[in-house]
Amino acid sequence: MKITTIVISVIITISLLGAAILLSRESANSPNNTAADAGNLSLIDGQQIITINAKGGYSPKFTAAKAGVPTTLKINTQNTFDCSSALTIPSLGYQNYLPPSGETLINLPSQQAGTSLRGLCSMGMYNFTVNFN
Ligand SMILES: [Cu+2]
Repeated sequence: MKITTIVISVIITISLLGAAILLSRESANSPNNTAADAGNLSLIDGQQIITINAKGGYSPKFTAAKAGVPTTLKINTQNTFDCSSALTIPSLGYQNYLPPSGETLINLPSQQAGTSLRGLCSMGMYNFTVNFN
């Protein structure tokens, strides 16, 4: 009798924990999956700053940015030892190894509306896109 009670309560505890972990993962992931995440844009003294995190890929993958504004891409790395640290932006002729941890600033001239900028890891496995409008 006692053992059965213990087993049942352990099973209930484990399934509750599992549900809690699943829920917290989903809420942590969803901001990165939105098509246009405005949370990574800021405008400082007329300079548009787009922040992209590089680690196991790039996030956010899609950014809707403003056209006609001088822009800086700020790429953050934090213990990034995967290939997303080998960044290429073909349209800029940019190719660089990002530091394992730190900020890399890439200045862009103001972009025309309708322009989209794509960044890729060296192997083309991970990518991000910034659309200017
Ligand atoms: Cu890669």
